[in-house]
Amino acid sequence: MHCRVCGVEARKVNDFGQMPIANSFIRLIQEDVFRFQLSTSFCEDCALFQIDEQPNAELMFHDAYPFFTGLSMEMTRHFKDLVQSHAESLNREIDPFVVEIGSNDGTLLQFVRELGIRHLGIDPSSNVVAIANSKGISSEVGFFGEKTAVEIEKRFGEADLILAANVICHIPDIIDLAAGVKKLLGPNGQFVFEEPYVGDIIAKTSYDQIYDEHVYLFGATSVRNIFRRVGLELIDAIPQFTHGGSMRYVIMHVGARSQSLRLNRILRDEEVAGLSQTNTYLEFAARCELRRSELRSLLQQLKTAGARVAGYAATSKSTTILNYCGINSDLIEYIVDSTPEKQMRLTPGSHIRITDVEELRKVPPDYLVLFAWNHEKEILQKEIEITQMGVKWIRFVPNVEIIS
Ligand code: DWN
Ligand code: ZN
Repeated sequence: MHCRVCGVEARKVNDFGQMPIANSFIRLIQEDVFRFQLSTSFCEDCALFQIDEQPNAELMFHDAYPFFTGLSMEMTRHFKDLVQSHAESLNREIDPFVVEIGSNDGTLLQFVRELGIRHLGIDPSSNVVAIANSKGISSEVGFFGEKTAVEIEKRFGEADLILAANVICHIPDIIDLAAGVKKLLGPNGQFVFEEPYVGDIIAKTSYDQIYDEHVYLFGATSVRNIFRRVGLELIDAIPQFTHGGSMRYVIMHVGARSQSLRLNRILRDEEVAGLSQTNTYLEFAARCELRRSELRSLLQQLKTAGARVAGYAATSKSTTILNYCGINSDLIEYIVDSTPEKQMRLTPGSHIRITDVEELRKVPPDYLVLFAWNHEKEILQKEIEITQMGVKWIRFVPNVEIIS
């Protein structure tokens, strides 16, 4: 494939095979699911790791999008901190304006609203936008790009702060997005966004971060290279613990501020870790294959031994794990998830029943695969009773193992 940003031929890395849309949970086994070839490539010119083919946005983000940010207490706390760090210091005398791209159910913007700051959320899924509006958070349905940015600027004026969390990596036309940010951002404004970090994905072999929605797996080097193309500069990068390791990027107009020492260090670390070299990604692909056979053989051994295995959390990420590793209801009886919209449905492609967490207490399994490994601390704290009942947890990132 050709790199979406610089157009040069990128080197093929992973081939995960035919994959359904990660969040297309189905009602009946007979239901048809859309499939596409999930594979990745790496562009050495701009250091960008990306998926080759992405399904149409309307197939992924729609009025039944089943992910709600507010379901995680940890993430809610994290977004409160983000607003404290980046919005609280805005000068109230100038009546600042904050825009969030991909605002989901308003979990982040609610903290901006509590500060009494003018705000607007944009999200393509009307169901989550309705939830945000019902909480008094100004939100509109739409895809963010240059056209939308110009319209927002006409209606509300320039933005002093543009925020985005776990969404910029979902947008294939990243140059159009960057051009939109450039148009909407005031001269001293900041664009602050955070995403799963490619450095962690490579280091932990967390290949489940690769699925239809995540068209890019960013690092500081690639983000700097992308935004420079439109006259924006990466001035800081701040590591985060969320989603198994993320990076928060701070971007301003060129010349507005110089690069932080922390960013210089991160860029150097990325060079040392080989994040600009194709070989690093080819080695990652080999480790993905290894992890796949390790997980499959562990589940097969447990089945042979007569153990009952269930899963915890029907994440988007688990669609890659289940389909790539060929795991279905033969190996995992059911998956529990707190999202009502996912319960009574089947996982796409692998047809594992999703049910309420209560099922664990009624008929406890012997083992639980922790699909939301990124929320391990929150979930293990919450489910201490299950662990005390003797249920053993299995993690597959960074290694396939039974949690002791
Ligand atoms: O980037 C994205 C991230 C932010 O969220 C999106 N592309 C879609 C989604 O990805 P995900 O589904 O992999 O995210 P999570 O946060 O790992 O998924 C959590 C899932 O686990 C939800 O279905 C809710 C469930 N859950 C649960 O059942 N009990 C989560 C927690 C914390 C719990 O205690
Ligand atoms: Zn490129």
